[in-house]
Amino acid sequence: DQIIASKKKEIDLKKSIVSVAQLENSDLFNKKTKSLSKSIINSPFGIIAEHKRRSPSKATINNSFSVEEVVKGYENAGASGISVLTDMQYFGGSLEDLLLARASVQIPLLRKEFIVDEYQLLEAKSFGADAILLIAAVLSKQEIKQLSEFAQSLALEVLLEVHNQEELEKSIMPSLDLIGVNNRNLKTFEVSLQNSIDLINHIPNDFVKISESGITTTNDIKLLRSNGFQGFLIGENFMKTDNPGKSLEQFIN
Ligand code: IGP
Repeated sequence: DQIIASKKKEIDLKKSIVSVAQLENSDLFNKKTKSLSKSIINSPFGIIAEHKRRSPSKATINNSFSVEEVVKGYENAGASGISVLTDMQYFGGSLEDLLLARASVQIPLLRKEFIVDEYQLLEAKSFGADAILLIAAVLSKQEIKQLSEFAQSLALEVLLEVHNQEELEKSIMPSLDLIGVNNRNLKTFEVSLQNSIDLINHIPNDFVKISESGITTTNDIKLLRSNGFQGFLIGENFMKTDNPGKSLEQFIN
């Protein structure tokens, strides 16, 4: 709740600096987006690699790279897409990171953010995102519907994140593209891949199924894939190394 309140304040300030019309007139806003779901389905690995400097659960992960070298490394290694954290307060990210990523790679980009307002979707598109994240834990069914339909109207794909069955059931609607199960409990930071496995049978086949967080070995991927997951969102495991791109490459091979 606190995150949401501070996001809303942040958005109000931003609206007074950059207008909706300015966002809509930007070059990237008027460019065609790419499909993250297709990229995942057409890849033998289905990995969404994340640019993540730090997190609430683990202070600093890595601060020593440029965005460009991380995302180029991921793309060259064969990532299906890249998740770019744009939240400053908890993750040390920014929209500039997204913009730099867009200037560096061709593969689909996901804006990883606490999204609570349509303005953030206009920003996402203007700064080069192809897909956006909605977190069921912090949004009502009505908000998920409104935000996902607006994203769809902008040709941004929607990854809806859930952590339990209740969140999943309130959220299933046709305006989503991908459904992600977060293995990390956002309150306790506890991680369990079993969370993904427990929920997969409740996710309809119309959505690309993603397992998020706490994935560290190729055996994790094998287990999740054999249970029906098609995509895997991985951050810390690569970012904590001295060469994120290379560690993804080794992970895949
Ligand atoms: C990546 P990990 O454990 O591989 O670094 O996790 C990603 O799933 C995680 O960063 C994440 C996240 C989020 C971050 C999942 N859902 C919501 C911010 C907000």
